[in-house]
Amino acid sequence: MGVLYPQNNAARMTVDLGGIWDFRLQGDSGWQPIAVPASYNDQSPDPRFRNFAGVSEYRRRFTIPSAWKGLRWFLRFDAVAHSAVILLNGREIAAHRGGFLPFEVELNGLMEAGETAELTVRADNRISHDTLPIGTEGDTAFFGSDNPGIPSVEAGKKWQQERGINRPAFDFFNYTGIQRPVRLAATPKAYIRDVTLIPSVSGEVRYEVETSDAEGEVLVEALDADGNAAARASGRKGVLTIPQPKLWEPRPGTPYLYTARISFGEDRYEQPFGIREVRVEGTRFLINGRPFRFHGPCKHEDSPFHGRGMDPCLNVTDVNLYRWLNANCFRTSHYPYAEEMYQLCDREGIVIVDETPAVGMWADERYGWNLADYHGQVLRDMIGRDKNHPCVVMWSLGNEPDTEKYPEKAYDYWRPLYEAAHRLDPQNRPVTVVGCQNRYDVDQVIRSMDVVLINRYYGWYNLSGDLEAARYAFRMELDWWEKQQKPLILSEYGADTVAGLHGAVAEMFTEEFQVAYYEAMSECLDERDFVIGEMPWNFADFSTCQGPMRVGGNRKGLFTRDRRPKMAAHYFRRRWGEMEARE
Ligand code: BDP
Repeated sequence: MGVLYPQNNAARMTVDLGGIWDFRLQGDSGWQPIAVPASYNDQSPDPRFRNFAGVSEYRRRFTIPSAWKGLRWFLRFDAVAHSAVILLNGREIAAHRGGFLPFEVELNGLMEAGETAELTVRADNRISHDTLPIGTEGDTAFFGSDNPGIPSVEAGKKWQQERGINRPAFDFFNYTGIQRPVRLAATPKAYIRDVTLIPSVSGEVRYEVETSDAEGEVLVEALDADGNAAARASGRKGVLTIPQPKLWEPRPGTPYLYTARISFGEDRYEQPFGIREVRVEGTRFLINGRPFRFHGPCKHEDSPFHGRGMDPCLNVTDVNLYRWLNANCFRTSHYPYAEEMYQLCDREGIVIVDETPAVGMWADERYGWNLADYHGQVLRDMIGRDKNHPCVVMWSLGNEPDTEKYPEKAYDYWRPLYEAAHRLDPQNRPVTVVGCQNRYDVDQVIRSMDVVLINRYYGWYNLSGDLEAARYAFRMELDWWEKQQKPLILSEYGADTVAGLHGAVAEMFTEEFQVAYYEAMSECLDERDFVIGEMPWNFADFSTCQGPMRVGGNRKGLFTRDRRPKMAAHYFRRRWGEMEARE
């Protein structure tokens, strides 16, 4: 079941609760102002805002409008990282686990129309072997500088553990708090709970509408982009037949969107959708029957001040920069993004590989075995939320798990998730999990996916700086993959680059090296027909936890963190422009 995106229409209303809330870290007595939605971490020079591990409290008052009498009211949290407890006038009314997906809290029965109440949100940012993403509970740093066996270092690590520091098993800053919108919303008492649309290029759109009540008629109307009715149907389940359908194509100017307008009693809901089909055939990835080649950098939700906070201006800027790059896709590395970004990509024709927050599962042999149920639940919620977006063309179960140490055990962990994704997705999109640079000959998981996605750092973390050797080694691996007869995407590859650092000799960290590195990798990719995509790491520089390998964060961006292009951005703009001209 999905949690429908809140809407304002003739039947539904929302009140945005964004703005300045009261905030405190647990243990503090005084309250201070904090902006919502945004990560709290960069909103104060107090070092605890960056380093704090535990519960933080957000507080504000809100009023149910008197005019909402007789309606159903609820709070809708788009995401609170990494788990939340919700209190109304000091009394706990709900709890939610996981920091990247929405949840709702019903208010009827707890408040009257016209009443004002105090809302408290307790957000917990602790990460561990029981959360997604994973924290290592102090035993390994992400880029380990802790030499095992040295007594004083071991003692230091123990000292840290006792103080419960938060150690991410992933390479992005552990931004947290109320990072996406919070809304007060109202619907009629009998309401539309969920909508599922399964389009086909013939123009037949199968649909299913879930309602709060079994009684009452459901009407569905498909509107074209001009708002004219293109098809009608009635009943909770049925087919809309759109004559001469216009297809949603992943190209600028052509991502045609229809809207399904659903009526049920007093309630209305308008669900945009695109008519497109996605299929893997041999080593090709077909969108509307035509081979699609993925080219676009992976992203993060990351920017100065906001951290991982939802920022519509940033989203529009980034999408326009994707256009400028002649890029046609990204992967939501390494967690589901804010829904507004998918809406934008539906509209702009940018393709998304949608990823769960299962990252850091390489930490040690304890990883994940106990997480399977929760991981399955997150996958279900992600698919429930994103199933109708035409821009989503593939599901990623996670990023870089260790699949080689215990290859059979890893297969037994990932196989049921793979099957669940196919079962849960009404559109049955292809499914993958992103592979780490590892013993590809030993791993059983990556090769069992519909599309092989591999992250490779030949010439950077491996064979550092030697691009001749990098090419040689990468070609050897590609020879191996060619025999697997699956489509393959290079889903991460990159080189840390300090913007403005130049060298007549292209050495690591210079802008010249970043370009030379990408040229070398492009050369290998261009030789292979089964390679159906390239996703450089990363679109922009981004914040990470501190470490000896990170100078003010990860510098592998094609753009700086404030979105200024490095030389490599110009390189890809040319390369992908030529590629698109050929298609
Ligand atoms: C990969 C991870 C990605 C990192 C990247 C890097 O998937 O999250 O940021 O390496 O080290 O292993 O730059």
